[in-house]
Formats: sequence, structure tokens, C-alpha cells
Amino acid sequence: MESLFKLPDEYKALRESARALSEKKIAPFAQDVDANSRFPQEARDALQAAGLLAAHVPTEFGGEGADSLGVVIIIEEVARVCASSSLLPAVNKLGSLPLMLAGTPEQKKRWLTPLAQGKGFSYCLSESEAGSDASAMKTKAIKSATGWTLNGSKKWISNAGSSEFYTVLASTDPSKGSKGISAFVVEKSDPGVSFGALEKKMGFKGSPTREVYFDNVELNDDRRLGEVGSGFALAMQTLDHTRITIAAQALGIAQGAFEVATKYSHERKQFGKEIFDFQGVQFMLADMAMEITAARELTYAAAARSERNDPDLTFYSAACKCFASDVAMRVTTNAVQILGGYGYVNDYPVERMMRDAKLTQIYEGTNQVQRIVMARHLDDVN
Ligand code: COS
Repeated sequence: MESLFKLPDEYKALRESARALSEKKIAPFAQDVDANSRFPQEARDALQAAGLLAAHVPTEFGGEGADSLGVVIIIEEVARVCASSSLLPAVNKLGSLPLMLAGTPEQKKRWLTPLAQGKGFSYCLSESEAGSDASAMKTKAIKSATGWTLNGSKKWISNAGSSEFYTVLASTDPSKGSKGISAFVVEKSDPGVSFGALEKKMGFKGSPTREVYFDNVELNDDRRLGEVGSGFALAMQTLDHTRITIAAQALGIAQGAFEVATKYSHERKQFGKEIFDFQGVQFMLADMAMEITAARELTYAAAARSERNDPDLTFYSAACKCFASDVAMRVTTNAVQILGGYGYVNDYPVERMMRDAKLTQIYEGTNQVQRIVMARHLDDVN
């Protein structure tokens, strides 16, 4: 009973070091990264130097072997100061998880080792006509004499062009629908791989998002992850684990906005007193604190399930992603409200946080998709 719901000390220490690093080496650049839509190079270098860029990579491949909760805490702390930067470790986990789940020992050694050394790993599932309906993808891998020939394109790919490696889902037998999809590792240097222009986004402006094109990309069969036809299930299984990192990101954004709003409410005086002294403002802050706490408990509970691969993981990961991102949207919107005119201009970070929060309700499955997933797993709630 004593340890029930109590975060073990090792995670507290991890939070402290991730927070110190984020405040010192990432926060000072967050506004510039957003304002100039530029790659957060300082964050990338600082995270790599500290072993936090792909901390989930097992120690046998040179990583830190951080568990699901450890990765959640790292992402949460980075997102608290700069959401764009927090996508670096999050995407590295997303891109490489199919390899960790289904790769052979040789495949793991081949790509996880350079990932731990700082090469990025992206995830290519979505297409222009296949977003929520992911299995409607048109990208095809056709069997060739030596392996596979890949043709098609993927859309909204985080860190595209910056990452060295890409897990690509492609149809290997269109007649079989979701059962005819397979997963491959594609390298940036493979002939026939190219990238579109940077998307101009509402938020997460420091994170490069591009289309990825495959024009007769020849892949040996050793690029295939798992069995032929198992790709869609692998993609969904991956998201079961990684949607939790989006909840972590949402949590961090919400926490950051909540702290700014609380501090401001004590500094700002109107009608002769701190605006904190108005009950209307206190109620807003109390609601923020309550919702963030609830989202954090749910996210950490999901992370523990991810680590154990519990049967109710699918429900928990969808629930925490949906809940935490909705919380982040409400919290950041209310933080802007508390700061009033100052909140709407970029003297303070809350307008950036509000723009960033929006994406967490959309990517790795819209919150409507999360509700579809939850509705299919209602029996897990008991
Ligand atoms: N784990 C393992 N396998 C899974 C799975 C999971 N969580 N979810 C589905 N599958 C497998 C099942 O094996 C299923 O086959 P069976 O019929 O044998 O059970 C197969 O995949 C097809 O699943 P389903 O019928 O549920 O697929 P749908 O086409 O109905 O799609 C949704 C389901 C909408 C939930 C799915 O397409 C989805 O998550 N879409 C959003 C994609 C997304 O998140 N995109 C964001 C881009 S990544 S940044």
C-alpha cells in the first residue's frame, strides 16, 4: 500500500535532470524556434549529449534503456518549455518502435545503434487520402527479384528530411486491405527517396513536417519488418504505445501554460489587487490544476500498461492521448484568457502553447479516432 500511486525516486530524479536541462538549454531558444519556424538544433544537441534524444533505445544498442514512463517524463519536461523540441524524442520512439516490436536481432542492431548515436527515425503511415482511414493507403511495395520496389508518397511526416531512417507502411497486396499492408525501413539515402517543401503550420513551427516521396525505391527483403501482411497491425500496435507520448507532450504544454498563468495572476494588478485575488481567476487556475493532475495520473497509468504490454493498453493509450490533449487545449486557451491582451501577443509563451496544444488533439489519430478506439474496447473498463 505504501508504494501505491507513489512515483519511485528514480523517476523524480529523471524529472529533475530533464527539467534542469530543458530550462537551461531548450527554453532560451523556444520563442526564436517558433518565430522563425526553424529546427531546434540547440535542443537536439543538448538532448543527444544527455542521452535523452532516443532514450528508449535498449542499452545493448548504446541507448539509455528508458522505460515507457521514463520517456513520458522526458517528453513532458521538454514540452513544458518547447513542444517542437519534445517531438524529437517522441518521433524517434514512434519511428523505431515497429523495429523494436518486430525487427530481427540483426535489424535492431543495424538501425537502433545509429539511432542511439543521434540519427533520427520517422514514421510514415499517413497519406493525402488516407489519414484516419489509414488502411486505405495507396503507397505500394511490389515484389521484385531481390526484394521490393516502393512507390507512392506519405504526408505530414514529422522530422522528414532531418531523420536518417523511416518506417514506411505500404500495401503489398491491395486485394487484402488492412491484411495486405507490410512495414519497411527506408533510408534517406536510398535512391528514389525525396522530400516535399516544409509545411507551414499553425504551431509546432520548429518541427519540420514534409511529404516523403518514393519513386521506384529498391529495397532488399532485409528491409521488411515482420511478416508480409502484418504491417497494419504492427502500425496500430505501435500507436498503442506511442499515443502515450503525445499525452505526455500535451501534459507538458498544459503544465507550462498553467505555470505562466499562475505566476502572472500574482504579478498583474487590476482594481487595486492581484488578479489572483478574484475568485473567477482562482477557479480557472484550480480547474487547470485539477485537469492536469487527472491527465497526468491517467497518462502514467497508461505508461505502466505500455511497459507491461497489458491487454487493456489500447484503451488506456487512446484515453490518455484524448483526455490529456483536450485538457491541454482548455488549459492553454484559459491561460491566454488570464493573460488577456498580453496572452494574445508573443511577449509571453502562452499563445505559442495554445497553437501547439491544438496539434495534440489531431496527430497520432484525431481525438475522434481515439473515441472510436475506446468505444471498441469498452469491456476493458471495469
Ligand atoms: N493492435 C494490434 N492489431 C490491431 C490493433 C491494435 N491496437 N488495431 C487494429 N489491429 C489489427 C487487427 O488485427 C485488425 O484485424 P482483425 O480484423 O483480424 O481484428 C486489423 O488491424 C484492422 O483493424 P480495424 O478493422 O480496427 O481497422 P479499421 O480500418 O477499422 O481502422 C482505426 C481502425 C480507425 C482505429 C485505425 O485506422 C486508426 O487508428 N486510424 C488512425 C491512424 C492514425 O493514428 N494516424 C495518425 C498518423 S500516425 S502519426
